[in-house]
Amino acid sequence: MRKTAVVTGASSGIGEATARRLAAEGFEVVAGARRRDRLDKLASEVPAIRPVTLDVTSQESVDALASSLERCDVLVNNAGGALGMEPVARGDVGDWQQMYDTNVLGSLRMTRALLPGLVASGDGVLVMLTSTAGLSAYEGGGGYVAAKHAQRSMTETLRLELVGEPVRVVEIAPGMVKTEGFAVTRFRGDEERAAQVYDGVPGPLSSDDVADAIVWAVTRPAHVNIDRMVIRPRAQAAQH
Ligand code: NJP
Repeated sequence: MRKTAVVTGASSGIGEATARRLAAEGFEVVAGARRRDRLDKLASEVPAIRPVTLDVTSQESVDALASSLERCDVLVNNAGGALGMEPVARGDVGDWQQMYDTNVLGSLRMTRALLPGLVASGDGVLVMLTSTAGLSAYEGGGGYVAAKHAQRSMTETLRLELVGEPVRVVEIAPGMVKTEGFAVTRFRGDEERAAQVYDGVPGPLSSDDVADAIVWAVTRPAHVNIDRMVIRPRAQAAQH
């Protein structure tokens, strides 16, 4: 039976690229997100991908996905992203709550639900998509920076708690990646302003750049743990 990888947030960006690459590596891929039309299109292009409607902010939705799995060898907690670019003094509490619920609690819900499967696998791999925003801070990034710091803390705690279990914990912390999430949700649909975000950053990463790193880390031999990879565009390398 082929190994199964679950990728959250697989309807676009890094998650979609990771789902495609894991399928190419021979995994059965369970691709979860809310936009089912996008997942269905992805699955029609890649037969090894099974689309599942998933909202990581809903315990019911997470439990439904977990109970549909026959096995789980890899979990990529990728669903998340940033909302808004307001300074802390004008930050929208609703946005902050949503970022925390998705990036932090979403990863926690998924991890709790799928951890028994990862342990049963005998060589489970848990991947957390954090961010360089979780390593420092930047103006206008308050809610996102806070959420990604929290997600990183949870990842480190999990790593300690899983010593002795057959589960590897891998943190992937990207810098600027050219995806819908980075540009459009952050600037609330103002595509002109969103496009300008890449000005002065020659060669932002592509989703494939990050997916390559994820797949490389996941496919190392069982005795090799890639603790953390920080991946930035060359031009961003000295910023944090
Ligand atoms: O963004 P985007 P990225 N339940 O918007 C899904 C981190 N990161 O690829 O539900 C389930 O293309 C959403 O699907 P849908 C970032 O923090 C990025 O850039 O259909 N899924 C979509 O598939 C995030 O953790 C950059 O709307 C939910 C996906 O999440 C990860 O990389 C830099 C959901 C987001 O795809 C992927 O982001 C960095 C929910 N409740 C870290 N809510 C960067 N792009 O520069 C959202 O350091 N999704």
